[in-house]
Amino acid sequence: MLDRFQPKPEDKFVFGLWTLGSVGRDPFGEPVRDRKSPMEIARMIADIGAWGVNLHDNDLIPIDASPTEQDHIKSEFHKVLAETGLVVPMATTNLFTDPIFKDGAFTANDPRVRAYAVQKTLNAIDLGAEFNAKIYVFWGGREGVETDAAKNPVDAIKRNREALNFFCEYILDKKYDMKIALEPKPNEPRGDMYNATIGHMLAFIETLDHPEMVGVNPETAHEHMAGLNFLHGVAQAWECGKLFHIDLNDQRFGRYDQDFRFGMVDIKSAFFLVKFLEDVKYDGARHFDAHAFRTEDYEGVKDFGRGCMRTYLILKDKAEQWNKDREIQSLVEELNSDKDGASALLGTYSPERLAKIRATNFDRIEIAKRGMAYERLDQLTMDLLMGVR
Ligand code: GCO
Ligand code: MN
Ligand code: MN
Repeated sequence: MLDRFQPKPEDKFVFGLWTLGSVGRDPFGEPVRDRKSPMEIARMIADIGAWGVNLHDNDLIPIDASPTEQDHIKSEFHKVLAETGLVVPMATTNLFTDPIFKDGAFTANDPRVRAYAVQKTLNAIDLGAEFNAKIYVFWGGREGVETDAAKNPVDAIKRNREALNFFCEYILDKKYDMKIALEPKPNEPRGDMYNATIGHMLAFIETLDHPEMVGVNPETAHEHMAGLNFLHGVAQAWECGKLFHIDLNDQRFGRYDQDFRFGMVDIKSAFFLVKFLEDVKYDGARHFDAHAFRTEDYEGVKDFGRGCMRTYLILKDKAEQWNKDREIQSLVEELNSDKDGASALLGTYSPERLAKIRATNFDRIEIAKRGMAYERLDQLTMDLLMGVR
């Protein structure tokens, strides 16, 4: 069905090899789909109309591959990219699947594990650079604990910082055109993970040697798992120039890590997120880090992928409609109007402003009587989203 919600390259929609390629294993059950090769998964990603494909080192190259096998896979993958026109906007390291990472990677207590994690990541950065990835993601899947008896959290912060400083210097040394994006998550697979939210991560970044090279990769599900408003975290990252990448999916609050199709659970939050990204002209990749239901075959997996992009594009269209809607916009205008010219009282500190603000009489009771009309505004938004406006 050809319609105006078909994805285009300029939409910058991306799927990871691990998303459409997921075989549907969960903690209670075995795989439900056959494993596909990275080349087959990339073709499927191109087939549904996405622009790019992201990868972990081991999504492409098995951890024990010989140098000859590595070269063969890389050349096959280069061919598929050339054939399909797919780009690789982001690459990352798998620092969580292999048993060696059971106590973390950069924050593990055993220095051999930490050193191996650094070595593995250096190789994976080279791999990302070979495929021209401009963003390198660090998701600390195992960087956490089940018991705080295991580790001093301050040591964990210092170890993490040391590793990231090392990688920034390496990227500079190699003159790679690459920035780093840190992805927070509060828990799963560890009981508790360090740098649990966007806010933690933003504060941590400022303590690095090269904060200008490092931003965040926020994910809807991760902030929802922490019970937070995703848009607020994304907006904070954006406002300080740190929104380098984004992982879109959906998640019910208070549940296990669900990785649902984008917009599937909370369409209103998804709407305000898309509206924000489009309004501020975020020009990075829109990466769907989600999984098809375990009930699906590969046709269902494609339906899932198409659904993520379609929902994004429909919400983008709705955002344009919201921005043009006269009634909505007159309410927005009214609620931001400068009553009694009070905005002149606000701003940077100065003796004049101080004197003015001190000298003003505020009619507290009168001001508090004002109705804000947020109920009407929200219902108009609901009408619009539900398609009756
Ligand atoms: C998760 C994470 C991962 C990361 C990926 C890229 O919850 O498992 O979201 O999918 O995003 O490892 O770093
Ligand atoms: Mn996730
Ligand atoms: Mn993610």
